[in-house]
Amino acid sequence: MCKKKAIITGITGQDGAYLAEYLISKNYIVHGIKRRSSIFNTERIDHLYQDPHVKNPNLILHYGDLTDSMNLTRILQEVQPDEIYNLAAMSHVGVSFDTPEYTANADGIGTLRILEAIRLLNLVKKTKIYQASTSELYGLVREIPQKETTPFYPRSPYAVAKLYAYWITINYREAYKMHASNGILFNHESPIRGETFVTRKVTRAVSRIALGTQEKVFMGNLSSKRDWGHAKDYVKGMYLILQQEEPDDYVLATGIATEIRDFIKMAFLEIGIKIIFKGKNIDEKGYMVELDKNLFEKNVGLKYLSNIVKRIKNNNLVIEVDSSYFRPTEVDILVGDASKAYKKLGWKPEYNIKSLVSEMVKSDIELFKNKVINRKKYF
Ligand code: NAP
Ligand code: G4F
Repeated sequence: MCKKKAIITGITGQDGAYLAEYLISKNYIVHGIKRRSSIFNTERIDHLYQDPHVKNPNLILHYGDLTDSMNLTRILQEVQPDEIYNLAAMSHVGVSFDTPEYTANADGIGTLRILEAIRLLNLVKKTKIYQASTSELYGLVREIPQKETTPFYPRSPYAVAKLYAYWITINYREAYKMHASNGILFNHESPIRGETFVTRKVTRAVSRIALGTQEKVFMGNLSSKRDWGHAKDYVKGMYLILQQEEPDDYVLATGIATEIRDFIKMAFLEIGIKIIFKGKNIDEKGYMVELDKNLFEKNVGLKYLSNIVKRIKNNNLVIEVDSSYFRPTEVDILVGDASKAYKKLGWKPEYNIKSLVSEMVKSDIELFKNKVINRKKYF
């Protein structure tokens, strides 16, 4: 039997990497679209990489960009995919306030370019498409928890661009009978989460503080709440959405909201350190107040224990607030109701927030123990 072919845009990102691995395990040939960059940017998929000279490879990479319709059309024509997962995006909400026009182009019109290429190439009957929609669409939330029928109220250039992508996907489904579906995914994280998203920023900082290579970390709004799951669970949901007879839109979420402050406390607790917060708004600060030496030794190592004991005694300040991380309009709470996905797809997350935090902290500790920081001078 012929293997199925899938195109993944954004294959070098967190979700692209997990999804590529998952689809290859399901015997797909995966075609990934990656941007040209001045330095290698395939670290997350290097374990899947195959030399282009290998016979019958199951991973093939193409240079491409969501802002270039001719390039996307050519790749679709060459590959003739059974499935497309459109994961590429300028995905940072904070950065979208600095680059609103680019974000609209890549995240909004980028989706239109792919849908239009499917139509122009007469692939409507053959190719199914998954659009990476987002819980950011709910923004200033109209109800708690949010589900497929909850009205949208986007609060950033990113969310507004994704709103266009959401509706153009539905429009192409209705107008041309395309198998086009939206996954409205709540936040999902992992050890390979981008370093500037809040969870990874925290787990990296916790690890480096534990190893004695960082003093403290500056954070933005500590009071917002997010529904955090593991990316591994969420890419399985993406796959299930495209295996349905009929296209449709689904929320994927855990149903549990956690405050940023509590995520920080949980990450430090993973290495036996209790954090308390004092002060308000911009003056709020986080301090290390207690240490479980056994847990620290188990999860970090005996070698680093005396240093952390000294730190807690002499200077226990580890969290400060920097208003430059505040967003002009914030999304205060996101928490999803994924009952439709549970009923129709049989999708249920395996990870919870505790196992997610634990895996991320442990992975960053290993990463920084082994990392040789190579900051050489050029002049
Ligand atoms: P990510 O780690 O930031 O990855 C984004 C990917 O898109 C990267 O491969 C990036 O390439 C690529 N990309 C960016 N701009 C591009 C362009 N103009 N042309 C081609 N590729 C481009 O994001 P993620 O967390 O994996 O998320 C995947 C998708 O799901 C995104 O669309 C995101 O908006 C959406 N989403 C994510 C979450 C979440 O919590 N993770 C929740 C809901 C929705 P480089 O590697 O070259 O930068
Ligand atoms: O980790 P974040 O940057 O994720 P955000 O804004 O929720 O967006 C992520 O999830 C969306 C799904 O809901 C995706 F569509 C999107 O692509 C992305 O993956 O910020 C989470 C919260 C925000 O309220 C932010 O203000 O954490 C707050 N925060 C506090 N201090 C911070 C920081 N966020 C970042 N990035 N950095 C901080 O220092």
